[in-house]
Amino acid sequence: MNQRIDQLDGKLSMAHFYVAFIALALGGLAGLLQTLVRTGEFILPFNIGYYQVLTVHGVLLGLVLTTFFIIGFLYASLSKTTGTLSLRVRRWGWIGFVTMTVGTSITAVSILLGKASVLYTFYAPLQAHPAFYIGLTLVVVGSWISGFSMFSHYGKWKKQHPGKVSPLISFMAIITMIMWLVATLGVAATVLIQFLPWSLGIVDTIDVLISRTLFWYFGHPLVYFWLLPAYMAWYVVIPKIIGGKIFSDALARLSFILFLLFSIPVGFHHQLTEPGIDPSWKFLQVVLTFMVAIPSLMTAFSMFATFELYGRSKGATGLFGWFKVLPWGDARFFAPFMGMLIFIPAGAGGLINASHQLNQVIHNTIWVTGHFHLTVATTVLLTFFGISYWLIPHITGRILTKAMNKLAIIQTIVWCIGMAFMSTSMHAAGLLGAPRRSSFSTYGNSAQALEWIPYQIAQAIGGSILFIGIILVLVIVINLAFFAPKGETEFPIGEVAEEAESTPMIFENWKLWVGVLVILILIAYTIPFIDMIQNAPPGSKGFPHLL
Ligand code: HAS
Repeated sequence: MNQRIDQLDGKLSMAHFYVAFIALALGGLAGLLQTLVRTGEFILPFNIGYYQVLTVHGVLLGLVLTTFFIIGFLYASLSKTTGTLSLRVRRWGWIGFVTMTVGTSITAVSILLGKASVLYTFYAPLQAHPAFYIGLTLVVVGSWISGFSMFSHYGKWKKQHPGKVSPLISFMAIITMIMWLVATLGVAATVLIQFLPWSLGIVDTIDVLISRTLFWYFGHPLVYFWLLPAYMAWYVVIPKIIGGKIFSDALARLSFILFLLFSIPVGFHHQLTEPGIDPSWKFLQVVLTFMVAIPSLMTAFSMFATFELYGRSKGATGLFGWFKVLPWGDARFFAPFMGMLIFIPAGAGGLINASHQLNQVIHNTIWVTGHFHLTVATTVLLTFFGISYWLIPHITGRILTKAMNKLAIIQTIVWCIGMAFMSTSMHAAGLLGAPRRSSFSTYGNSAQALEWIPYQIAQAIGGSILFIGIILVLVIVINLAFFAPKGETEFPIGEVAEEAESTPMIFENWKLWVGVLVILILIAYTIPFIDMIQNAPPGSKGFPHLL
């Protein structure tokens, strides 16, 4: 294991982080504007459209910030634990980065010019300028290049260490990337086969149901692609930061394998209200959705075990004695911990969403927006901030000063307060039927809309507080990248507890797990897909130009 990651590898990670944090600044500003518009008291200047701002927000935060941050973090984790990247791997890493950045710029320009106000899900029949789809394709292709370069790096390590269990964080990085690659096949298919020909005018129609199905085949594993890097930090980094041990290496690997298997064949739970999919297939995917909650419950168990073992080693007693001995003053711990805490209600919300009948109540309401602001925008993002507080200074050869640590703690508190206002009011307004994705003007004068106003004001208050949170985190990140005092910062990698069982080699059998994944996907999707193509509405056959 490298004590400090190679400087050139660090530069590759930092390049990804710069794009990620620029996306955070711009996407966050768009978010603030949205909450203000939704109060009905604020009109966007210069003829900027509500959906334009909403698209900027969703694409920059949901797709750009996350993908860039994650790839930067995965490279750093691999370089730390499976050796310095070779020249070839690093070069492909840069090619991937440049491809993704060019793609992001093309997509961003098309949205800013008002030619692609189609939101981050770009549902048909909303149509964008072809540049939007070309840009997205480049982002995906760039991420594939990075993915394959990571696989080749990991493969080299495996060859050099036959019969050995690979380092836990590298194993997790590879699972995350395999999941991403398999998932993005869906979005690549819909963009290349359906959206691009349609937006270029080569074909006149598009099969809406197939495009949504391919999108959600990608869209759900997308959310676990966001979550797994946070879990990497929880399982491997947090135990070291608190001074404890990883509860079980085998349990951590098993939970990641379960994520790989069950994250993908569950997309129908976003389409429960859609006609054209037989209810029995929806039922199957709902069952699989509940299966994918299990590795999260295993993660909760594992984290509690790590905290408790550490607490007992410090003399803590009773059920929650460990709580008092945790390092509350350390932002590297505090930010991810608040993410964990908030994941408890956030995950419960997910289970409500997945329950077919309850989904009828909340689907397409702003409850769903509340759900993903707790999951991705709090649990995941606070963990990413926590990672930045040690990874950026580790790479730049600087330290997190006491003042910056304090600011990071304040930032976490500000974020939690802002999100409490925003997400709670979103959940509540959703239960009153307030739709997601609607500008105030659509519903402005109806009696029902008046009922939602107090909640929309609460969202604007929350959005404003969160924007302050974004400014604070940017101050910290800029400080850590350019101005903090020079020094050594640790890349914390936890050790496994002595009492833990050894890790069975079957977890490293990639052919087996990818094989099971393919079978599960075929079971969950083949027949419904054939149904969709055979029963496509007139004039909109599945892929008309190919048939
Ligand atoms: Fe979700 C919609 C179901 C998790 C993100 N989800 C969305 C959308 C997004 C999203 C972005 O079934 C909207 C997409 C759109 O634009 O339409 N979601 C689930 C389920 C889970 C879940 C079952 N979602 C996530 C995560 C996300 C995310 C994670 C991002 C990162 N979601 C749905 C469904 C919909 C949906 C439906 C569609 C709704 C509709 O109709 O449109 C599960 O994975 C959740 C399992 C989680 C748990 C919690 C475990 C708790 C842990 C914390 C431990 C804490 C500790 C600290 C140790 C079971 C691990 C304790 C300390 C103390 C002191 C107590």
